[in-house]
Amino acid sequence: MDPKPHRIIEIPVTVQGGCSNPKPSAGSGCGTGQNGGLPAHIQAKIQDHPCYSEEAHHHFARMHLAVAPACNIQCHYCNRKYDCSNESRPGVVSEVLKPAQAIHKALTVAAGIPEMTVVGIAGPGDALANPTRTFATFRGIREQDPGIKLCLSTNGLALPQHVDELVALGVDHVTITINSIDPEIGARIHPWILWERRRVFGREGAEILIRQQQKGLEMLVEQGVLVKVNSVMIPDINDRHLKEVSRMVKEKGAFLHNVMPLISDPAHGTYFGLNGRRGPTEAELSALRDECGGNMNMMRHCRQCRADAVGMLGEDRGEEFSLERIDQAPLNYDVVRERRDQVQASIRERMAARKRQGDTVTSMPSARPVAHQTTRPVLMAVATKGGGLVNQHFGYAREFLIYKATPEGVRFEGHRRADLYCSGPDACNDRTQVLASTVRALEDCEVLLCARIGIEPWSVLEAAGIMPNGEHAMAPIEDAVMAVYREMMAAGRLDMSEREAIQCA
Ligand code: CLF
Ligand code: SF4
Repeated sequence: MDPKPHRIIEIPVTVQGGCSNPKPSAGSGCGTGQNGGLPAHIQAKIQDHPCYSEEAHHHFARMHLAVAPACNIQCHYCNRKYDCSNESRPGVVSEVLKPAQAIHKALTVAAGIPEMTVVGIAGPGDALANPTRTFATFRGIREQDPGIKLCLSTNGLALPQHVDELVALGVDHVTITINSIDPEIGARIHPWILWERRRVFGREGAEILIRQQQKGLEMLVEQGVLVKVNSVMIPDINDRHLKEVSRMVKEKGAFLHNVMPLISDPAHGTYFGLNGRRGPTEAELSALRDECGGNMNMMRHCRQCRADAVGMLGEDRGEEFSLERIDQAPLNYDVVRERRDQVQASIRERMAARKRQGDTVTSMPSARPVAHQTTRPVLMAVATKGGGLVNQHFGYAREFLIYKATPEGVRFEGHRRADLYCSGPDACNDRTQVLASTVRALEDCEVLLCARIGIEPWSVLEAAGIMPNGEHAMAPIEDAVMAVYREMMAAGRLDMSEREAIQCA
């Protein structure tokens, strides 16, 4: 970190609107997991948004429309050949769509994926550096289907002048990427901005960016829009500072904070990547999220999706819906809407039924104490293809969800990407290598829950201290994690010495 004393820009808080109120039952975890104590109007806004509610991400899908190619700032973690890394992970360049193409694509995806509740614009540049394209797209979708939620992600520079239009269009969810509230730190991340038709460099540019972000945040909160703040965690630049960012954005009424790891593969050609700036480790990221989580609702299920992502978080069905592949003929949208409404109503009913049973999937500590305080926590990896169930074969998992079981209950911790073990009988990956990389990704987990698993991976995982378990196939994830935790406890495998208990606390 730069040793100079820095000035933190903090515009005095002028509004404390609806969702700025401290979240309910929370305590320390992610307020998006257990939505129980939220005011009804907030709950209604998040209950089927896969990013704003951890529970919803097991059931509902989102799509992004890549209509915004230009950007008005430079981030050192971005290479313009790739998608905007404020909301996306680097990948191949998205197919940039015209508004009419984007509207047709959204309706086509709604027909093909009735679980899709949200359409977002998140790049590949900045949504509000391309306001004509962005608003034409939103307007077209809104006219065709008021039942689809509209969501926008921006770096915030041009946000204040567009708040009224966003509100008028019924955009209820806006993400602002705020990496710092200190211009000295900001200038190390954003070397320049485009402001009033000129480039403004360094500290001066960062100062303008920070002011615009905070002003936009306040204006949105005042109008009742739910604001999520994304921050890219960059070791030795803003990592320690992000706790301060979290505190400030909470004070100003942001609903949720999403701390994402810097992705800095040199192959992506970014300034940070080429200059050897590393991303944080899983442990560093998790520790920072916990520290920020003392004040703020933290998102832990972000997948850093592409600007043209389609499907459930964690899956990408974008290719199925490329311009080349989608049928350009007009749709009978009444039929689409009817089917979509039926499918989504039945998902909501299933979720409500689970809640009534009192065993809803949650990222909050559950109210089911199971042991005394010297019982140690356990991390478990889960293979799932959605629905909140342990329902995926190990060989088909491209990622594992990570849950922490403690005497206080079960908490969602995040996800780990994995290479596909089974890519079909004719396309065998180097399975030894795949298993080695899965073992590395899950090295701190003691259990792996999946629907099925073959003998070979079973043996390798078990030898590495990660016990596979297929006995809870099709069970709700949290129940399965808790059941295994209880079994481990009954077998005396969780007792800690007094010293370990102190370290753990
Ligand atoms: Fe897209 Fe972002 Fe809306 Fe979600 S993504 S614009 S809020 S609909 Fe979600 Fe993807 Fe993470 Fe973004 S998982 S990168 S937080
Ligand atoms: Fe790249 Fe997004 Fe930053 Fe613009 S705001 S420079 S597109 S990461």
